[in-house]
Formats: sequence, structure tokens, C-alpha cells
Amino acid sequence: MRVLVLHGPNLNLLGRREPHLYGSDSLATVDARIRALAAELGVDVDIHQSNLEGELVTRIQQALGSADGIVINPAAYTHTSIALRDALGAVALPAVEVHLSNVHAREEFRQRSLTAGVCIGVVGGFGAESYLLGLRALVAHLRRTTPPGPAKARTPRAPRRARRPH
Ligand code: CA2
Repeated sequence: MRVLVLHGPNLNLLGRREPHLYGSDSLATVDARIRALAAELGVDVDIHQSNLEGELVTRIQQALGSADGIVINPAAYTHTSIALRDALGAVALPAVEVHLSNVHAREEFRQRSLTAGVCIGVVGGFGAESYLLGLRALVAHLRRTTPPGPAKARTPRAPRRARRPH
């Protein structure tokens, strides 16, 4: 099982500015915690941050065929981006929206999410823990809803022996 984790604009500043809002952990520390939980849960994670809306759209599109689900903090694009909403809706992979802060306790413009409606759920207000809760919830959802397929071989198959001539 593979999960794409996306961080939106300005989250690369985490830990360096506004710790009262977003905590004092750096993005690298948050990513390390996500990777540790993923290892514990036995899932692969692919983590990216971008300040560019189009790049986030492309990452979401590329998830089709390479990931089973998405954990996304769209940051400010949560409140503005029809493009991200359309991309999430188009790939139709289970996605969980996460926020470090409780957007409902903040300015009015943060209380509308354009992306939440195409996600299976939203977690916010728990700092970096929101990502971990979101990842747990997504993995539980995928395990509940993904039919068991044939077990995938972990080791490459031995090469086929050449057929003997008759
Ligand atoms: O609470 C969240 O996770 C947000 O998605 C963070 C966004 C904000 O626009 C959303 O309304 C809620 C802002 C991300 C900016 O991150 C910074 C981190 C450190 C310093 C400055 C900005």
C-alpha cells in the first residue's frame, strides 16, 4: 500500500516562523514522524511539498496508478483552489485533508474549504499530529475497503529455464 503525502504553500517555513500557530517542529521533523508511522503501519509513503498550485495538481494526477490514497494539507489553497479540488475529484483516490491549526477557530476566510468536499475526511487542530491521525484514518479506510488481491511476490522470480528442444 502506497500513500502520497502533500504539503502546500509556505509549509516549508514550518518551525521557522509563527510557532504559536503552527508549532516549532520543522517540516523535516514532521516528515520523519510521518515516515516512522508509515513504517509502523507497513505502508510506503511518498512525501512532497510545493509552493506551486500547478505542481500540486500534477502530483495529484500522478498519484493515479502510483498511490492508493492521499494525505494533503493544501494550506492556503484549501480556501481558494478549484484546481486542487478538481484534481482530487478527478483521480477519485481516497484523500484526507489535514491542517496543523484549527481553521474553524481562525479568520472567517479559513472556514471554507474547497477541497474538503472531495476528501473522505478532515483532521485539524492537532499540529503535526494531524498528519499522523490523517494517515492512520486513511490506512484504516483503505484496509477496510480494498479487496484482498493476490499476495505480491517480495523477491523477483527466478528466470524461466529455457525449454529443451524435442
Ligand atoms: O493549519 C494549517 O495547516 C493551514 O493549512 C496552514 C496554512 C493556512 O493558510 C491554512 O489556513 C491552515 C498556512 C501554511 C503556512 O505555513 C507556515 C508555516 C510557518 C510559518 C509561516 C507559514
